[in-house]
Amino acid sequence: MQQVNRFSYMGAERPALMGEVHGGAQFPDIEGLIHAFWLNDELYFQAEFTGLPPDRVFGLHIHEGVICGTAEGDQPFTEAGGHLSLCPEGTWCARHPYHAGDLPPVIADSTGYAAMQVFIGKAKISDYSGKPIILHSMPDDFSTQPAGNSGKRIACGIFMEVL
Ligand SMILES: [Cu+2]
Repeated sequence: MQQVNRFSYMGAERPALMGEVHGGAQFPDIEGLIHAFWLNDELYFQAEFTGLPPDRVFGLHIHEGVICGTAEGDQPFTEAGGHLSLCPEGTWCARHPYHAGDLPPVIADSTGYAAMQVFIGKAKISDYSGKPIILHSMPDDFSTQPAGNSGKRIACGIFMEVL
């Protein structure tokens, strides 16, 4: 990834999780780096992307699978599964956009760079460890079930616990 790192102010903190995101075959220029820090008993996520199609908005989620795989003849990264949910089926937080994996949008500037940061409460580091990070081709509308009508999966990476 082109070294941008507008989060250098966090340099003294040790990340709890990190993931490198790479674009699929149709978006080979996309590179992303996501860190999660354990701060004040919450997880603080920060993400940076380069190589995005400029001036567009993309959905970003943590999915429930364990790989970024693509089944033959399928759309990219289908094997990442649906959105990570920590709630029992049928409860409010098992619905979009309240999934544990539903993150704020990624908004690319005119150079294809984007940064996103958010605090996620009531979650553990282990909840996200080993999970796929998926960038979608369209913005998440935060209402349509089950994935916010955010279009194709265009980039993926695995969130790994930093030991
Ligand atoms: Cu998704």
